Amino acid sequence: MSVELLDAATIVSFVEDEEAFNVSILDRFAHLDTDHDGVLSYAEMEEELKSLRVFETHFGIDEKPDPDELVDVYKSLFVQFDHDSNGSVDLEEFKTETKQMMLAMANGMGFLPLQMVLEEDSFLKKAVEKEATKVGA
Ligand SMILES: [Ca+2]
Ligand SMILES: [Ca+2]
Repeated sequence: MSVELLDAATIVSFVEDEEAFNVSILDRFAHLDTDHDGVLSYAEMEEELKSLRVFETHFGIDEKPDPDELVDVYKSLFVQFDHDSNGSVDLEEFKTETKQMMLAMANGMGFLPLQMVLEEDSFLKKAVEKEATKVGA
């Protein structure tokens, strides 16, 4: 994990670069699909849901969320991913929903960069890394 400065433009440019975004999605999907059946179960998605960090806008920074409450949040997020409600998330659902969530997050951020603790391999971390290589080029 590392602390990074993240702004809305970084997220949007990451999501809108279709080719790079697809590669990241495929990578992440394969990593999460631990039983290799081509879909993600709730148990497999849990790691991803935790790294999405959408909760931090709902829970105050120094307020520790109740674990039971978090489970409810994860479950409702999973349902949001599972568009056809068949109990698992396929690659297309994963991609569509990840994109929407990242864009929604970018919308909610406004113009001020936020400092966030990002997990290695999370999409947000990849977005930051991509932005960094662009600045360096
Ligand atoms: Ca699976
Ligand atoms: Ca599904």
